[in-house]
Amino acid sequence: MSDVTPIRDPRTDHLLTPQNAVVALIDYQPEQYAGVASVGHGELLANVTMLGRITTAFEVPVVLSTVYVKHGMSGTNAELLEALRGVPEIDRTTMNAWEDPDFRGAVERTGRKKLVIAGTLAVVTSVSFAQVIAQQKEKAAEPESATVDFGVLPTAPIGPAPCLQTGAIGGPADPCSYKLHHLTPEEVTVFKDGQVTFQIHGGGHGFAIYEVSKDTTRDELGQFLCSGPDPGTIADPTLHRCNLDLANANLGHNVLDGHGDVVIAVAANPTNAQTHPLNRVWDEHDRRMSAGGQQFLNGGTIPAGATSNGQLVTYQFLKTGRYLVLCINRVHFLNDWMFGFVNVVGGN
Ligand SMILES: [Cu+2]
Repeated sequence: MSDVTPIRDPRTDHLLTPQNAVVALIDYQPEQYAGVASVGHGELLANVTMLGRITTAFEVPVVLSTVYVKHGMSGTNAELLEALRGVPEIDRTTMNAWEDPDFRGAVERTGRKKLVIAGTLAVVTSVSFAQVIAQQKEKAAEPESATVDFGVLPTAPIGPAPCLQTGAIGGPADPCSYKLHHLTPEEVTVFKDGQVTFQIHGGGHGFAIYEVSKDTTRDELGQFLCSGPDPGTIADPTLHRCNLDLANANLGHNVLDGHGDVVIAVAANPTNAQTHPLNRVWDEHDRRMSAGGQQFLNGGTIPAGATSNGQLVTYQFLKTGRYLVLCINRVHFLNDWMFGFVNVVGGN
């Protein structure tokens, strides 16, 4: 007795099958393959003719395309055309077949999700058709780059007393300073390879980026810093439980993402040391970058806006995912939740 392995559904299988794939053959015209030097023309034609015979034998739909036949170029190679047994040619005047509505429509009408492309530039590849469409839509919708204001430069009292009315407004003794410790916007989305520029505003900031799981939320992550409501939503400074709380800021904190993985392990600073790296949120493990460790970043003298002059920190995101961007000032991050997210979308 032997167990029989059940056959997977060939229409929905993740591998290529005759029931889920469509083959596109592009520009197998004598003038086109005359320019191919990476392989002998006899070999090239033998290979593609064999591919044509296989698609016919397995009844795989074929989309056959040519370019400029209507302007005098030769059609598809005769042996290949014979192997395909009557598949019509779709002639184009554009070099990019995918941009041709007839070609694209013919592929879409097959309803197949896996597209195998063979062309005379020796390109044989397979992509998920749905993925291509999704990525094109995403690329159209998401910008290549984004800008974020990192912190706020105070130019007046942050609010009525107990907010400081004179002196070091917004400084470490101002009970309303937590209202400056946020990113605007708090979350941005860019396409892969896009850059995000963070402009520093106000004093005492440092900077770091870590990757987190896609389901990581602000509210859940904040619980590992100062549990309770988001300080950004607290209007009355006396209700901010961790406000100016050095004990909380100097504690060790393990910051977990939505998967429960430790993203940042912040060492305790039991003596309130003012020396690097204990005086910062500092964990090199899996960190993408950091700035402002030894000396804080310079927030400039002009508030956010067109003429602002705060230091710029620009990072190019080469990989899709969700990224945590935080201020490494212990008070800002651990007491006041000074962090945001960058989402990076598109194919890797
Ligand atoms: Cu900060």
